[in-house]
Amino acid sequence: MSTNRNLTELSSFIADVGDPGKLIVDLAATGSKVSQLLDKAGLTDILGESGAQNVSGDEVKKLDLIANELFIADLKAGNICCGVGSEENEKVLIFEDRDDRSYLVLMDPLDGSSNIDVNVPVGTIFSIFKKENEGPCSESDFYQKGSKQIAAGYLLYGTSTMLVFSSGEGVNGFTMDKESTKFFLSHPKIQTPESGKTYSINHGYFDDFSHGVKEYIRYCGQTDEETNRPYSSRYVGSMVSDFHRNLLKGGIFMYPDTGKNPNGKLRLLYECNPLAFISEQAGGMAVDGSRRILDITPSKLHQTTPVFIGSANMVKKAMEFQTTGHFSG
Ligand code: P6P
Repeated sequence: MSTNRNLTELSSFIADVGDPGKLIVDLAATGSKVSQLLDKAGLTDILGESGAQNVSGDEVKKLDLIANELFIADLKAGNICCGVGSEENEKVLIFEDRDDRSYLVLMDPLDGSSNIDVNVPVGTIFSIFKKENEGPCSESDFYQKGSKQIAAGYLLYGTSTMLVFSSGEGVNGFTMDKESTKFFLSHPKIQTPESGKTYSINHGYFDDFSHGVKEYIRYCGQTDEETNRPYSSRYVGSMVSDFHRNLLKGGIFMYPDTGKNPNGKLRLLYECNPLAFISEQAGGMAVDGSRRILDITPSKLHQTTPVFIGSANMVKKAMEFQTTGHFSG
């Protein structure tokens, strides 16, 4: 089916972005393969657990491993990427004899994979950096601050498959045509609303949240016409899905520190940094409770961070509660 609108195809849209743009085109091509695998996952023996756990202790699904292997193989076979840091690999993977390549990728190959077996949308999140020096890529190249990202984005395998990315010049969304598996510009120049009516958090941890987080959750549920409250609670259990909805419609996603996870659960390098880059490029905000996510200097591949991300006014309000813990009534 040809698209019934004269839409711009990804590779021509991104032509002037150079090698990072070519890398994004390659990631999208692999994403289209993952999308097709997910479409028929129920018909093939690729659902369910792999029997392994990743470094973070998450149960690894068969499709986590398949997606991880697909992305790594395609990145290595390309001619731009010198190394990959993945949620599914204990350590960074530096491609040997690829010293001429300048860009590295950090990724969560399949975010929200616990949802796959129940047909809830999942996604791939990626972050692109340029290595800091000529010569071989080194592990320290993977630990740059998020503010030094060259580009970042995600693929969302939902009711349709989308690619959303930024290379520092705003945020654009592309929808995959299932027949051609090409991506077409469907959401140009995405700007996230300054405020929204949705807040996303796992209420199951309420008792374990800080006083400030509890007070902000109560604030979200209080009736107040002037500030459009109560807000709606929406939490899919797949960060990419919650993030994408809030990006387009306005809202805040929170995964704070808890007693069980004193540094939060979500990973800085391949979940929070790329989505923080996207959020800020679209006019939003992303903090860890006090600092800008993109200002954090990483030290470990799988380090976690608390995260409050989304509409700027909502993130600012949530931060007011983290300092004062005052329920403004
Ligand atoms: P919880 C998926 O495992 C994930 O990394 C995010 O995609 C999601 O938002 C979060 O964890 C869900 O975690 O503890 O609420 O089940």
